[in-house]
Amino acid sequence: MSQTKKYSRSMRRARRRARDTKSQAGMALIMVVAFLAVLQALVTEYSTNTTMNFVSAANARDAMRTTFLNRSGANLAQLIIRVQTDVLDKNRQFLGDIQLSDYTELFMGAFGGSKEEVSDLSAMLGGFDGDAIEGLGVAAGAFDVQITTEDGKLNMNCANGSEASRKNLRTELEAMLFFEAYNPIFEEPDADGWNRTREEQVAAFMDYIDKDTAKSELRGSSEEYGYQSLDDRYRAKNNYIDTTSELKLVRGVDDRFWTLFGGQFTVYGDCKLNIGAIADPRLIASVIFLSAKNAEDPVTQDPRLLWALAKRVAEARSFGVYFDDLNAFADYVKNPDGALKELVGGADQGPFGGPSQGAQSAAANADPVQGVELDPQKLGQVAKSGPRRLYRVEVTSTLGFTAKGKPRFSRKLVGIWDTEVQNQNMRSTDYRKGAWVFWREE
Ligand SMILES: [Ca+2]
Repeated sequence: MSQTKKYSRSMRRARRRARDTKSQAGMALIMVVAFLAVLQALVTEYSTNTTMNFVSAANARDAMRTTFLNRSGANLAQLIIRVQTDVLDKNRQFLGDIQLSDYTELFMGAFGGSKEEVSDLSAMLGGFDGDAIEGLGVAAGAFDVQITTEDGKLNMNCANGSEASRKNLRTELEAMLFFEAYNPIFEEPDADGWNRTREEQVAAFMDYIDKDTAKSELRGSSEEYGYQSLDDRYRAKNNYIDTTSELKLVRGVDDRFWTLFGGQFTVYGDCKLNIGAIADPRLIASVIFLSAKNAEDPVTQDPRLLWALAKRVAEARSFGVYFDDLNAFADYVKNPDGALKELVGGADQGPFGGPSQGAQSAAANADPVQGVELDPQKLGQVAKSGPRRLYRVEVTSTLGFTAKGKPRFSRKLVGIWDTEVQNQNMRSTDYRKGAWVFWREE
């Protein structure tokens, strides 16, 4: 009996010991698992941080590289514009209206191109090695420069100018909206539900910018466009605007309107369009409309005839015709077909050996267009001729390529150079004039 008792006691003891050991083993396992979990979190956080730091450092490096590539492009553009204004523009009477910016594409690859582009270009030019000349191309990435002019656009700040320039701008705007193709814009309300006629739209532009708050003569007693009743209310500026984007605040200017006409506006320069620089047929049409000798001219009264004429004038540059002065423009507009025939005959050889074969055959095959006789005095009020004043410089810099062939990193710079700005603190009197008036990198 006592034997059994003894046995069972020792059994119980042994069992308790086993239980204790088992519970201690469980504790260790939990600790190891917990430790591993913490370690895992630490490692993941560390590797995420490292990756993020690496990517942001690479981004900062790329951003800095492209910024300096953009600046190089802008400096190169400035050089081209200087050569244009100081050499070519001063010799216009001998050289005619040559614009270096028309040819920048041809040689830009040599300065801003990658290694491959430079060697392709040098092979084309005479089979020498691109590396043979120091300083061609850029070490990493590439940049491309486009130089265009703002001289052929409507300066909307003229709405706040003299009586004459206000009147001209109003008529130019009306002429720009004149064509039948734009009827739907004025038959349907804009994105804010505003119904307007062409006259009201033009008045909205003028009144937003002109200083007075009284009225434009086309409307009632005060400028009332309901800016303050919109969901986001604001006031009309009633002053000069700083960028063309501000025009999107003008009543009636919604996305559709902006897509159609936004490219025709500027806020820089003077109030006359440079006849050699207008590229848009709508603005050419408005110049013809405003300066026709006979106000009842059958062409200016018929939108289709006027459009055909304006388009032909816009194409003139591609046929190799340059408008050195207002008379050349008036002569061309008076008899566009005759002018082209003369061109095909080879009577007018330009500084680069006249128009190309392609341009000649295009000119020979052009449909006949009816001309308009212009009044030189009226033409002089809306347009001028001569060197360009404003240049828009767009530089795009890229670095590397993705698997899909798109640039891995790119940045764009838009600058506007005004050749007429007077510099106050110049290093040399050679740089008396000309400055960047707009500079934006995105
Ligand atoms: Ca006003």
